[in-house]
Amino acid sequence: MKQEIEKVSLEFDSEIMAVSSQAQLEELRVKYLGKSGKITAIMPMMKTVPNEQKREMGMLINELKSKIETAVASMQDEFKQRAILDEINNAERIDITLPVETGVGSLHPRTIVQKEIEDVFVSMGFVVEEGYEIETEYNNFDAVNVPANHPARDMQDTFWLNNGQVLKTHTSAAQNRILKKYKNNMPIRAIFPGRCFRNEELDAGHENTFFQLEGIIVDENVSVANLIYFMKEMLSRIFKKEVDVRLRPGFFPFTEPSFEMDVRCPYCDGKGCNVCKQGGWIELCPCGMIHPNVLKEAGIDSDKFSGCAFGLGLDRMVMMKMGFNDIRDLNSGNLKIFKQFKVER
Ligand code: FA5
Repeated sequence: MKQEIEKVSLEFDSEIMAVSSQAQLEELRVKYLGKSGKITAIMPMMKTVPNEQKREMGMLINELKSKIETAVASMQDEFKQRAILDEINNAERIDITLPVETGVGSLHPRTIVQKEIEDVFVSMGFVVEEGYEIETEYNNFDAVNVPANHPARDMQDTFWLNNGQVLKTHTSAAQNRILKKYKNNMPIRAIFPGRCFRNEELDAGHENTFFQLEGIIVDENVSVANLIYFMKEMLSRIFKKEVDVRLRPGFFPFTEPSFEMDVRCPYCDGKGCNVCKQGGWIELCPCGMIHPNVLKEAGIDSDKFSGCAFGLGLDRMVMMKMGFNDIRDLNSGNLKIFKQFKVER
């Protein structure tokens, strides 16, 4: 009987190797474990086995049975997993011979204009710095001469975090850090573009998330003339023609005096058109002479050094240059909208 058990075991080993489908596996299972299968067929031989060997034979038969059950079950699992993978592969198959439907990508309009402006300023000796999006209350307000409880804090409706920090409301939040970084390396010429956040009523000209590009110049004898020169130069190079700017009085706690800089409409040369809303001038950039308190706060001698600063609304510049009418389109990520504008590759 022992020989018969070994024979059945070897037969099973070779037959299971040849199984290649779930149906064949089921056939094999029935052939060995079924009611009239090979295991059942061995059982009557027990009668012929001497009593002292019955126990050993019983164990051998049970071992064979469980070996067959385990092998069948594990192959069943394999077939199931293969079926799932086949299903996924079929569903996700990519036909690489199909024609490509998407076009070549391009940079975001804001990135294109930002890079152009950066290039102009870098060519004039400015460094490009980065600010943080999450800022301390100190950097966003106190360090730029906006103390707690001062009415000027109301100028910018702020998103406060639970830990007392803020989403920066303006790029000026980086001023103190940059002034400190370069104060022993005068003169300072730096620009710092960045994303800003304000709790604003949204409309075609206002977003809660928008971009500014700020610039500072600090040296001995810096004056408003420097500010006008650099802005005119930058704008003329961006619009590829000589542009005119004018200053109107403004108010910012971090500059004294403060101005609003307008640019003569580069599209109609001031005659009046849709871009300048027939006014001939476009309000573009708040600016001014850096307040002595801001210099002092960074440890700079405000009797010896003076500085000017500007905070360009980058999105507004992009809108003007590329012809967007609604700032919300810039944040929409809507390629159909972007394709309507003069977005260069
Ligand atoms: C400031 O943020 C000052 N920190 C700018 C500054 C820097 C002045 C250095 C002097 C010296 P203001 O809040 O005006 O200023 O914002 C500057 C520009 O950011 C605006 O002219 C506008 O173009 C843009 N801006 C402000 N709020 C929004 C908004 N909600 N959506 C889109 N653009 C905005």
